[in-house]
Amino acid sequence: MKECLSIHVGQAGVQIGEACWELYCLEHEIQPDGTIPDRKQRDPLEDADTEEQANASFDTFFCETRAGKHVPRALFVDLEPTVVDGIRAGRYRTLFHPEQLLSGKEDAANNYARGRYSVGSGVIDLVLERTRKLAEQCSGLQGFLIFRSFGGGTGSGLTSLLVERLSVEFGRKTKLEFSVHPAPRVSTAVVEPYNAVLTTHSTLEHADCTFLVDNEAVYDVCHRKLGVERPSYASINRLLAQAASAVTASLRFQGPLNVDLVEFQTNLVPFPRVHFPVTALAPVVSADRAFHEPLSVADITAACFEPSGHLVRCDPRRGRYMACCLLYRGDVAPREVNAAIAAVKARDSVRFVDWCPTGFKVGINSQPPRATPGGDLAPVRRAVCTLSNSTAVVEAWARLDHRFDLMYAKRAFLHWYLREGMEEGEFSEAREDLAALEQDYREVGQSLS
Ligand SMILES: Nc1nc2c(ncn2[C@@H]2O[C@H](COP(=O)(O)OP(=O)(O)OP(=O)(O)O)[C@@H](O)[C@H]2O)c(=O)[nH]1
Ligand SMILES: [Mg+2]
Repeated sequence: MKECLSIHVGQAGVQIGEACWELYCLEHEIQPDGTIPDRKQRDPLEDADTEEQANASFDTFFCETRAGKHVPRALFVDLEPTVVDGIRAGRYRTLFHPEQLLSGKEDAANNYARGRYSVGSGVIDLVLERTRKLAEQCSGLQGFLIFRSFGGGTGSGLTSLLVERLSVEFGRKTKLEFSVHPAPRVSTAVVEPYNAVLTTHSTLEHADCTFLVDNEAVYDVCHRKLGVERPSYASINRLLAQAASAVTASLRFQGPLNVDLVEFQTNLVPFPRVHFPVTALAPVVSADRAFHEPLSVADITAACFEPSGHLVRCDPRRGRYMACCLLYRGDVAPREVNAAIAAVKARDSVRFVDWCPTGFKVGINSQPPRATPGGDLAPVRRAVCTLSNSTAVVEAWARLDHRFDLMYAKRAFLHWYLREGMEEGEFSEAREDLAALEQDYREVGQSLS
């Protein structure tokens, strides 16, 4: 057994975390109070043996107490109280131990410097102490899953401090991130590009793989595919939870065609810095349309290679793939998958780098996905999530860097950071590192000849 600890930092991290744990509970039939109703009593006709077997590995994500309660292996941290208070007062309030819900008195005010230095440094020891406690409950800790925004002061600053300390304390245990990349139309602060560049620079060497999503792309998916008029964070987060669930399903369920996340990661990351796969999900359909949409394996696979399904705004048709992982769930036969991949490969728009020609890696999890009751998504029998390491993601970095440059050329808003003890040198160093990251992506895409 290899356990994973999830750490949810700042408003975005905590709220996305709430949606994720709600979904995980649903998938493993765990009630909001952490109990699991007796299966056999519930439905004597159900094939309890195989289902229980498949479900057995949810210990990686939940810790069972002597009283039979299942507690998420998760920590929620925010520098201010209101968002975490939402969980404390919410439907899942008894699922978590109070020590797993950490909040301070004042936030980082959208400022990386406050999240990392002035305010963050005051709470980091407590965060680590709670993390250690959770780690002690594991028999073989595999690693960490960190959820946060790049744009918030806490999400950017406190997280960068945290991952550094985790590297010191837990050595090379895997660190995976789900990060919300700032999107101009949905961002809440002008300085988000500063925070994002600073935090990317300081976490780059500590994170093994970062799943990027941007709210604008996810907003569009909710709006266009689910027909939600003005998607709220709740709608967006439910969709992101589906992505997180798909990525982590292989760690929580067992099965003959299951592929471990570590194996996916080995395929996805050819060079340590080039570790920002683009995620796509299919089908994304609302309940009222589900009956009219074709949802075969071929259809859902093809949908993931259309730019409109991606959770980061970039166009993989313009880039080259280094690797692509397809994580299927539900009623999916390997034969159908092979045919679907052959069809995708035949497209001109799916081009691989020439030093790594056919990097498709497939996992199949026989458990179908679940839809949150009251959510926008229809329940479906099968789904796929693709993780593509494509050079096209450089578009997202280039946009971010450009927005950084516009402000930095005028040294606009810089005093807020300098006042907290940062130096201009940290800004230029971070920006240079991002230029190097863009260059890394351009180089890996170049032909050998
Ligand atoms: N997807 C998603 N994005 C969010 C959510 N809440 C905030 N964001 C995005 O996150 C960025 C702002 O960061 P927050 O996470 O709110 O900030 P924080 O980490 O709490 O940091 P401070 O409040 O500055 O201390 C913006 O780009 C928001 O659009 C959420 O629930 N879901
Ligand atoms: Mg906040």
